[in-house]
Amino acid sequence: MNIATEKAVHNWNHFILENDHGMTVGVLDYGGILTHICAPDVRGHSANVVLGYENFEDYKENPNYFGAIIGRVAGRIKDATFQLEDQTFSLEKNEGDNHLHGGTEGFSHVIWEAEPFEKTDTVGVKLTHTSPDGTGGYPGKVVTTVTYTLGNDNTLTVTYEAETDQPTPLALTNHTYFNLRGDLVDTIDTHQVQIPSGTITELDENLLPTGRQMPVAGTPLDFRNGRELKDGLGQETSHAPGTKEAARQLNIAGNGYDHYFLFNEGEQQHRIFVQEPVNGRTMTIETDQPGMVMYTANGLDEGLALNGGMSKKHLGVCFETQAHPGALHHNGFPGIILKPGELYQKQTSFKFGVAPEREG
Ligand code: FUC
Repeated sequence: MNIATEKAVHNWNHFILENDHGMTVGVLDYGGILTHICAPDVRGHSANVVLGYENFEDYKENPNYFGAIIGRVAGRIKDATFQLEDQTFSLEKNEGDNHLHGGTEGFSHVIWEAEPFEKTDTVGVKLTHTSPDGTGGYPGKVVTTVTYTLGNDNTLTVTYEAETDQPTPLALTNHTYFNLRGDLVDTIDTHQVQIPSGTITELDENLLPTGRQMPVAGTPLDFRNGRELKDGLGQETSHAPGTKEAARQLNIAGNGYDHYFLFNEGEQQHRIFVQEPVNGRTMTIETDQPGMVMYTANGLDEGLALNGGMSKKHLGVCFETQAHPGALHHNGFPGIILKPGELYQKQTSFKFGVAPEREG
């Protein structure tokens, strides 16, 4: 196990975690951003499987939230307002009339206090951030710790802990864009994904939840038995099997997925499986979060200078395991209010592996 620290622009610290098999993970103390993840394919060839900027300077604005920790609340809050215990709170409007991903002072755009650590079989960084009462319009002082741990089993574990001194909404996630093909050779169209979810949160044309949880059965949103992402991307959408309303959902999201998948109830741990068919790379995600936004970079800005090439639509896919801000305005969502005296505790791990090589 090894950990190296280098200074980046703005005096940020960049940590490079490395395990005994040569898998590496880059972490910035700014935004807790995962800058790269290099994992091996079936032939042992290592490549970067996430989207990141070529120039670290570009992380300052980072409008696509590459690799970042998202908080206080991941996702969109309609009209940037919510009610809690008979009080109305107004949040910063940073996307039209709505509030997105915690606003401009969100967890993705602050410098976290970083503590690197190294043990026999793991190496990591513990990040801590104190968000003062009133940040972005949210009540309460919230102290959050996010720990990235890389193990010798090629698993990157992300652990979230938080406490507050006033009741407040909190829904954390990480916004890494994955591309298991590696080094941006191709889009994510042929990635195969399996998600244990029978319902998605229906969206209106502003990507806000209508309040209806829509069954996925018989549509390109049904990933329970695994499917290729391209079933729901671009042109294929109009020919996709399934109901008209599913096609509309994919269309609203900008020809692709940008939906909250509610995991099947009754289980504590949920497993998402991703496989890239050409080189055999796999990623198994395990989480105790109640659901996940899968976002296929439908609105990714084109022509950004990334580490390995230029950005384009569908170049990455985010698996944002989280609770959903729809809980603030609708029934039927897992709650997101954290109260004083409670410990917010969540964990998501990403295990990188290889599938047996295909014949021919
Ligand atoms: C995801 C999406 C949003 C947005 C953002 C950059 O979380 O849900 O629609 O585009 O990323």
